[in-house]
Amino acid sequence: MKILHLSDIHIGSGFCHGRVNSLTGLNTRLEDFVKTLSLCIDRALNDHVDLVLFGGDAFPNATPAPYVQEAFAHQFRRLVDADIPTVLLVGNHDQHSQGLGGASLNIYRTLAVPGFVVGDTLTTHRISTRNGDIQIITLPWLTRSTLMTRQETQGSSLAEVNQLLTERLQVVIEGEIRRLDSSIPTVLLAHLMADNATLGAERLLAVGKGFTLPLSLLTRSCFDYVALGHVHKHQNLNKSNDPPVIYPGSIERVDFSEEKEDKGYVMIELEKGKVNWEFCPLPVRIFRTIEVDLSKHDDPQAALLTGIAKYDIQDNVVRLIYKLRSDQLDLIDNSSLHNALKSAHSYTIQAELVSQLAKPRIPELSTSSSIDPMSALKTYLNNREDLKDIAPFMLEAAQNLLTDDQEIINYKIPNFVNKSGI
Ligand SMILES: [Mn+2]
Repeated sequence: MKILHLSDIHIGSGFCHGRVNSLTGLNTRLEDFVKTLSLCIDRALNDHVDLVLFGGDAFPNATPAPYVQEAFAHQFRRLVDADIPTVLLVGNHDQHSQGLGGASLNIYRTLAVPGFVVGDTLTTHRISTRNGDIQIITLPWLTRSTLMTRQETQGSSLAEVNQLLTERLQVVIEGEIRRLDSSIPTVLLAHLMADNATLGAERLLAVGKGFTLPLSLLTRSCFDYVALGHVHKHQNLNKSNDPPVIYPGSIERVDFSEEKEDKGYVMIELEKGKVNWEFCPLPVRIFRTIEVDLSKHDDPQAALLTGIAKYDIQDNVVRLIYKLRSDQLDLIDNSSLHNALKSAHSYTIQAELVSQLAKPRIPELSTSSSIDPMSALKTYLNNREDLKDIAPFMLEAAQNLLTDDQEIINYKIPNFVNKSGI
């Protein structure tokens, strides 16, 4: 059985890195995403795969613009025409208001699109393919409210809630596993953050110790392959491959945090008890950060142009970041910078002043003294003349955060996750 596994399409994202195509009126990044998605579908058709698994996060949010939704549907329609069964798993970006308002992908079930299965609940689907039957356990993005009531989580810390959720989930998955037909292949298709997934440092900061699931929940011998979605960097979490636990990653670069990552999808050859998989890279647009420190150069303009000339930036999405001293500001000619960058697909220029006088740390806030959060904030605000007007509101908001219902704090976490682009 041949399977194509792709995930995190996020079509409609990153328009700020594109421009309007005057011929089509569309943002060029939408066109990039459509082209990349079409390459995945091409492969599915050319290789006559038996099944396509989508790991979730179709759009940037649950209410994409109609033309974005249509672009997505247009590509997946090609699988329907070719009679290829497809499972669309619901990711966190596909759920409306944290799971209460349905999911953008549910429309495919409502319209009874032939061969399409929407995975918006934890359940097992038996699917007939040209090369036999397969069972797919779908595990969509879980919110705390899926498995627990508000009363149960009240007053619990994030770690406690996470632990409780994992225990509940274990029981439900166990139930699904017991009902499996052991004579046919099994795939777990899940949208989640596994506890040893490698992220970029910036994401780790944003996500903190949020909602993660232990790898041991996934590495079960009854699964022939574990198809994941959510993390944008391709990786296999189980090097011994018994079973492979694979994030294919996103198919296109959503933002600069994915500058250095290969993008692609995974092709799988599967029979009961035996699996081969291969990551297939996609030719996606290059993102390029050019950083130049001019503060030690006598001719900053020349050094900047040399820094840019080091790279072939033709059709790249470029961000130029340069550092300089305040007395060098007049030595930079912006129009020649624009000229040097004009072969890029799009670019941003960010100048950063190197401060000659490092700002001293507020003594009361040094790491040696311990201080409660409210006093720390007050001390900080006392030292920030520019925040004087909003200081009372900030203090009030902070107080509310500290005393408020735990549930509200819990719900803030997924928002951070979304902002990090995962
Ligand atoms: Mn996700």
